[in-house]
Amino acid sequence: MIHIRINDQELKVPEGITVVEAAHEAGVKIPTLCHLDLHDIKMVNQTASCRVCMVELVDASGNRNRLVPACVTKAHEGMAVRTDTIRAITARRMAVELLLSNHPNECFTCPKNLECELQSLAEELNVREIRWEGERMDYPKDLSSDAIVKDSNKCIYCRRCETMCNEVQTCGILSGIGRGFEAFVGPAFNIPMVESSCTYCGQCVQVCPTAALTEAYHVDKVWEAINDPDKHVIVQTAPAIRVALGELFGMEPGTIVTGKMVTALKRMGFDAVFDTDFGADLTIMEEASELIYRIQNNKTLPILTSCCPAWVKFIEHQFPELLEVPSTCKSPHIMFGTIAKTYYAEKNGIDPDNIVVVSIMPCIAKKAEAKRPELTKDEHNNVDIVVTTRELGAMIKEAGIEFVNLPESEYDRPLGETTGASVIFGTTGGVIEAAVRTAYEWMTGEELKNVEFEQLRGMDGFKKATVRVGDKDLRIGIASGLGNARELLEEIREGKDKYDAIEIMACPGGCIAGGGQPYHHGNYEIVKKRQEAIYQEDRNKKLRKSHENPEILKLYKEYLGEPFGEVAHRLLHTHFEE
Ligand code: HC1
Ligand code: SF4
Repeated sequence: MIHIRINDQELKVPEGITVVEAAHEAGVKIPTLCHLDLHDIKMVNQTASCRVCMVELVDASGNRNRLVPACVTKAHEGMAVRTDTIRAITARRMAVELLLSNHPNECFTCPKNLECELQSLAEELNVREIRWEGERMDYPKDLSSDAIVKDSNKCIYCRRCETMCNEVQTCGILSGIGRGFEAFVGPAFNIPMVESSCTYCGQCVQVCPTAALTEAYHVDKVWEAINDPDKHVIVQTAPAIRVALGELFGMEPGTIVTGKMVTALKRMGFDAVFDTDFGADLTIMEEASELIYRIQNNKTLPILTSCCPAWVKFIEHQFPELLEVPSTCKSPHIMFGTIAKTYYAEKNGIDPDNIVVVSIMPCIAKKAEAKRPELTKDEHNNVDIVVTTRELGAMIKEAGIEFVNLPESEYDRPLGETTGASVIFGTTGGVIEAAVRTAYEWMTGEELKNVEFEQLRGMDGFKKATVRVGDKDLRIGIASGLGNARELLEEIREGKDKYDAIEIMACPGGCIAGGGQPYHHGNYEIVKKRQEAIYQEDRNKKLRKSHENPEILKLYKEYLGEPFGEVAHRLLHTHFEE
């Protein structure tokens, strides 16, 4: 431990700590912008490029002699720092003014309005005028992909996105381009995002402090469909939405708002409100069958879950030689879309061409997934429009619905019954736990008494576990975050470790931390609260195993036949390629 002084407080702090961290321990806030320390996922962006965290060092004679950026300055024995001098405050304000001097002046219409960290910093630092006029760029927006929008005019070169993409996700898409006022972050040679190997995981969007990177906005398409009298508009909500949507209305992170969300969707005018959890139960029926089939027939193992579209894109781009490993199951919301346009359409006498399926997802990659050629080549697209949790929040506000005071309602039936197994899809480890609950009973013929597999839970990015199933040990690998996925895939490729089943989710923590979720602004405690709520929602359910869902069983009996059978294969499975 070392002794330092911050303002008038004497402190004992660990060696190696930065001034920002030490000040935090002393309850002194030093504003930061480029700096981002997400220790839960081992991401530290320490570029010291914005200079917003300037503080003054005080020498042995008590003279304030030097301004330094607190985010990269290490504390040392006997150090004295002042964070509250006029010189430090003026330097911080000037740094923000300089950033604003060439920033587009369009806060009112910006997708990040009231969520922008630069905007809040200007307010916090009392910036009342911008004394300089910087050179303004006029880069065209990159609207090339279905998922992500890049507006380089709003890039403040903090490079958080670059650290996230390259160090956490190991995708290597983003890097600095240009110099001075012209500088921004983008794919090499500034090619359109759609031509890069971007997975659309959206983690760069989650950490971008401004609106340089945002999701493609599809709210207008949804309103258009709802207002078309010829269309029957079905909405489905992903597992992770219900534990995060409330945050957009000032509710505590981890508040479960399933019932209020269903009421809001009904009031907005959707013709039917369903749960992607139903698709997740269906996925388990298929995935557990596929796992057992592969084990019993000595086919390729491990099997990899294929629900996460960013992860699917990652394996296609980065490990094409392993493409026979992922399960061929479509993802839950795509399965639901297929069932809506076949079984549901037939049962209700609706022309599938007039059905519009809208998915509310915590994810921006789902937008691109819904447009994949192999998922749109059917007569009817599986899913027509995907909007994120944030876009749903915007729609509820637009519709003037007072979300917090809404009564609760139930999903529509049939296709609305779901189990606890499906809701845990929303967190890392959940898909595999749900699959094990079913595979256990199918493989042993015995009832599984304790459905909670603690060894498959938690926020660790890479977990290995063994689950005893009858006389077999199922070896399981779980990775969340694409850097961890890479490590796991390399182990498989090199034959270093043997697994039977593997779950990969592109976002650290799983869908609860997806790129389309309410911004957590670097606070992973929020993500942990969402995770606790997901497990609570599982405990709240009467049925906790997918194969016990009566509406799923009825669907197989009336329409699909056997799980993993011929009809199920045609409707619920796909292939991967690039
Ligand atoms: Fe997910 Fe999934 S869990 S991928 O994170 O398999 O997006 O929530 O909807 O489809 O069910 C996302 C979440 C989601 C699918 C399911
Ligand atoms: Fe990288 Fe993911 Fe952002 Fe694409 S979406 S640039 S892969 S962080």
